[in-house]
Amino acid sequence: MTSQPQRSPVDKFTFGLWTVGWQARDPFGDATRAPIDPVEIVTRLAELGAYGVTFHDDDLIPFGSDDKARAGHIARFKQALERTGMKVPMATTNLFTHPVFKDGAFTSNDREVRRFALRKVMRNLDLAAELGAQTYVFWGGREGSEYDVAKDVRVALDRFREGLDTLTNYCRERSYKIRFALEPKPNEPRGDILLPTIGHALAFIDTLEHSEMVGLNPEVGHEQMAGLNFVHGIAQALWHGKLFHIDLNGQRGIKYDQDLVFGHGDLASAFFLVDLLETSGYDGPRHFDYKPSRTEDLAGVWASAAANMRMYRLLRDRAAKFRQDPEVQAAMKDSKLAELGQPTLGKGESLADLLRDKSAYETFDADKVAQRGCGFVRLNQLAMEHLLGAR
Ligand SMILES: [Mn+2]
Repeated sequence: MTSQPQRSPVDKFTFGLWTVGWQARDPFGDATRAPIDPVEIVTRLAELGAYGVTFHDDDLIPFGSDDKARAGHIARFKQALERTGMKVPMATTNLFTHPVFKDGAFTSNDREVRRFALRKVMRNLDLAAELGAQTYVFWGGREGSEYDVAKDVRVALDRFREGLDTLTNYCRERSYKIRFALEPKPNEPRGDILLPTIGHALAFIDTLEHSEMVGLNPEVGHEQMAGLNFVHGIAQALWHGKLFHIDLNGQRGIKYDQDLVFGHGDLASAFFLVDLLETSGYDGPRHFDYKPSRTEDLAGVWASAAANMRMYRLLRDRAAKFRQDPEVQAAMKDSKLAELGQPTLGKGESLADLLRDKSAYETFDADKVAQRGCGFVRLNQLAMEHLLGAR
């Protein structure tokens, strides 16, 4: 070991074992990198200044391990955490790699598969609780279909809800202080995935037995794959009190899930996302769910991990300077950003009062008011200049 851990726990930067550990196998090509021992991942990420790691059960304990082997893998991992001071704020279940999950887990048409999936989650929930995780993520990558005829979506949603209700009750029964976070994605690996966007997931959560225990883990690239504005999605998740966790990465438009380094996709969106997270009071982990590109060797893997954290810090710095700039503050005032915070009806104003107010309608000069410019382009240009370090 050459470098000392540069721990900056304030940042709460976390990485999945499966991110840097990805061997870069894709649908068209074999792995370009060797597997990395989870202990090595914990050690290297700690050296790079990360706060913690997250994992799917199978990242840590190969599928099918017997109890003795399982205990051994867990013991080694715990030792690495203890030695480095790294935390495990989140864990999740692999319900997508093994062929048994080819038609889904909680929503597989095959009831035996659904029961196996619940047991697999429960087993890893026990470990997550033991490791002190506060969030348990559900990415239903295989919950979906290729053919509308092959999945009764309304019934599948019944089973999805049943699965989550069963698992929130499991946590309550065992007094686990764990909250669930659903991770929407529109497609890939399934042709269409259930709960494809933040909005679909929010509506679904409302129907759950213990909806207060269930929120979201939105991923930058997943919303952008659907052509949606991630910053808007996160703002609405915050508005609902449902941003339990977040997956940061980069995506360049509507195409396959790229999982680029954070900020290497839509940089302007990343700037406004960091500005939102840093000013919203969100205090959860800044979790990077990216993949070091298939072109990279091992040195490139660690360089890309460091790049995620550096990008976040740079954007945070730029966003803070943007907010502090008097010219920006004046431009925001001109653009009436604060005025949106003013309720549309006056304090104590009744419906009758509004109907009586001739200035609100009868004498309101729409044509004249329509001539007021909004100044949004100037404001955005100021933001872009700060992002570029030009101010
Ligand atoms: Mn992704």
